[in-house]
Amino acid sequence: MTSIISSGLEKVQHTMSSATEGAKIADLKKDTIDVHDPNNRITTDFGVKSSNTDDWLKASSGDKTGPMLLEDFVGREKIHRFDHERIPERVVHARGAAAFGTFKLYESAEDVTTAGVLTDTSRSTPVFLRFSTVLGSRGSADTVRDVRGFAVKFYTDEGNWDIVGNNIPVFFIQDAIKFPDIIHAGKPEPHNEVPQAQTAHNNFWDFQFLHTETTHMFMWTQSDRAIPRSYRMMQGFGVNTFTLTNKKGERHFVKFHFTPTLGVHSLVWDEALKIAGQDPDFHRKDLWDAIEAGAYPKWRFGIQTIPESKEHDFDFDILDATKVWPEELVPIRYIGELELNRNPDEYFTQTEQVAFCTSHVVPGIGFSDDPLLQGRNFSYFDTQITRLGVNWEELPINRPVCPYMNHQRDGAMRHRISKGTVNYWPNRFGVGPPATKEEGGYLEYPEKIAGLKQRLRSKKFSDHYSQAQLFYNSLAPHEKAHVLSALSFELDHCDDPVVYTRLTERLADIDLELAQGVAEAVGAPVPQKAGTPNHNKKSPSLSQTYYNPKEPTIATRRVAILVADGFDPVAYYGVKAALTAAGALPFTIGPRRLPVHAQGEDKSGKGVSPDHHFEGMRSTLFDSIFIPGGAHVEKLRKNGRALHWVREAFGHLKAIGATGEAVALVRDACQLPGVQFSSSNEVVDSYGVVTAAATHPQSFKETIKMVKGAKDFI
Ligand code: HDD
Repeated sequence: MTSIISSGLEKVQHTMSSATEGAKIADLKKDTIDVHDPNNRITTDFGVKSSNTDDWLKASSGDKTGPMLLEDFVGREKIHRFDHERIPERVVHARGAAAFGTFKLYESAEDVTTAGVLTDTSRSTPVFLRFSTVLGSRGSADTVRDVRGFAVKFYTDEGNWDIVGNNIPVFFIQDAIKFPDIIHAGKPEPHNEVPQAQTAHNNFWDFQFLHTETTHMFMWTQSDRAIPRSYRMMQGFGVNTFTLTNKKGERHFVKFHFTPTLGVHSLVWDEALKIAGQDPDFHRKDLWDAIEAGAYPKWRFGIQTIPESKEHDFDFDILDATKVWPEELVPIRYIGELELNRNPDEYFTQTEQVAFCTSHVVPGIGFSDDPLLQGRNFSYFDTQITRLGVNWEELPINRPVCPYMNHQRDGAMRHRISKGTVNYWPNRFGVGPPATKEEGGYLEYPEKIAGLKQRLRSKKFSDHYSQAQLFYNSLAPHEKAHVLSALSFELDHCDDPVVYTRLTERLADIDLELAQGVAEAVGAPVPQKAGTPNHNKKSPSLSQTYYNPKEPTIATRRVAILVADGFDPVAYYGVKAALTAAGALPFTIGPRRLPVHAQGEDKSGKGVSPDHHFEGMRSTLFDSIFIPGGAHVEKLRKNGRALHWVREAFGHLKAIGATGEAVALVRDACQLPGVQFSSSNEVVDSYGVVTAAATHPQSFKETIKMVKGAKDFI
């Protein structure tokens, strides 16, 4: 993959720490070949060296070619393998990116579970984490408005444990039987396969109206959560309610949480739309580059637990996947940390062939009666058979690192050889028996079940608006404004009046002002009164501003430094060095990639070779821009594309830094009466535009501080 941070940057050498060479990487090495080995020669799949793979064997006379011969096993094999290269893409979450990493526990949860991975603090458990979008095909864009998948495979000493989660803590539906309907409604419409990777169409919103249970989740998808800045800056949630069982046999209900140490940050919608075209691989490159640069993304791992005896103490059903467990009621206990520290070696055999299953649990961890989870436990296992074949668990990325055996031996593409004369249990030799409890055998919790066989949902499942209101009430004003714009965008793309009218009516069950704003925008009758009264309760942790790190960091943020011939070298080199020292990624952007010269520098001087030119990149792909002062400013003023960089960055709420002559450039480009600009030595920060008329070290520091994410203060 071409690295977007490579050119012009002193790229940090990719050195693998010994921690990353864990049990799983060692296991995969058994199946890895190095294509770059100079001793390699092309062979057929059956190992015979090929002397020519460029010309099909032909019947020829002299230098005149005749018909091609079927006899050519090299040619036939090459085309045959090509013809069968593709496998079915995932029916959902088709587009993804993944990385290896390590999970470390810093506090044992032995009071609630016996699982080694959650009790043994001396362990370092290898993980593989795949991020994804849900609705788009494999070739769709990264920055679409969508839920993001957050699927983690823990290769534990007791077998694989998968948390197949999302970056949003709730789900659209309560019962797995509805999954095909919601996905069909969200995917491209069946008659013309339009639109790709979008929920902005009639069918999706028709479904949302007809299923009140989706209200909470669709409010999340219309918030900034659905357009993350980076996979590294979003939360992960197990969503479903699982269970933990401790040594005493006591059971707790549990929800799993991953909280990113970089905070939770998003794009703005216009930016996301543009990036989808300008760099459809934006998120996967961001993840790849951060790991290559040694800036390993980290998440704190936490659990919310509820003892079995308190299952019914809440006014919502704790087994309902459309509900959060508000942190005020059930605090998160952070007990571990997950770090991603190694990129995959190959996309297909690792990121594409990895297969997650909610039913992959290890002793000490179990299921609840959450009806969404129960259905998922069937679906994941089943889908892998279509995608990968019946022996999918044997694939290198999927197999466990602990010993595994059973008497299921055959099936298509089985390659493991099990030696021995019996393939059943019990057998006359007594070999291959099930494990006892002492040997670590998985024991189901003896849950008492009594009841009638019926198709129903429990009573509390019918409250569909309380938490949708709770979520919306908890958002910061700018987050609410973004929800209004998002809904207005989505419903603008629905041309059936029934769809957008009914949906705006539904919004009145959440917030009247929101419903009115959206109705006005999309041309629906404006609701005059709230459908369901708002309870006005809030839960602060539902706003993503809650996760802003206490110490804002600029680490891994992309900063564009705009230059033309005649830039102020003191400001340029000073800011660049300060940014690098703070872990940011500075990029020089100029009118050309050939050298650009500093003020006072002779044209024959070495100059600075920009990483990109103004036409080659866009402001959307950076978190912030800085413009040093100097005579170059006059040239930038005459460059429409450079001015667009400044205006667009401001429009996308990005931090902008300028010194000296560049202050006036920013002022004129943005034409903003409300923004103050420095006219002296003093550093002025107004709306994220940080200016200092004179070049002075404080301005570098301030610029860096501001790049923490301008969205925090708009
Ligand atoms: Fe699912 C894939 C997350 C409900 C059926 N799902 C899939 C992936 C993620 C999720 C992250 C991609 C895994 C990967 O990277 O390979 N799904 C969720 C969450 C859900 C959820 C958080 C609600 C709590 N899913 C859900 C239901 C069903 C499915 C209710 C079916 C009854 N999901 C699937 C699937 C997929 C899948 C069809 C497609 C590819 C795969 O499983 O491996 O089986």
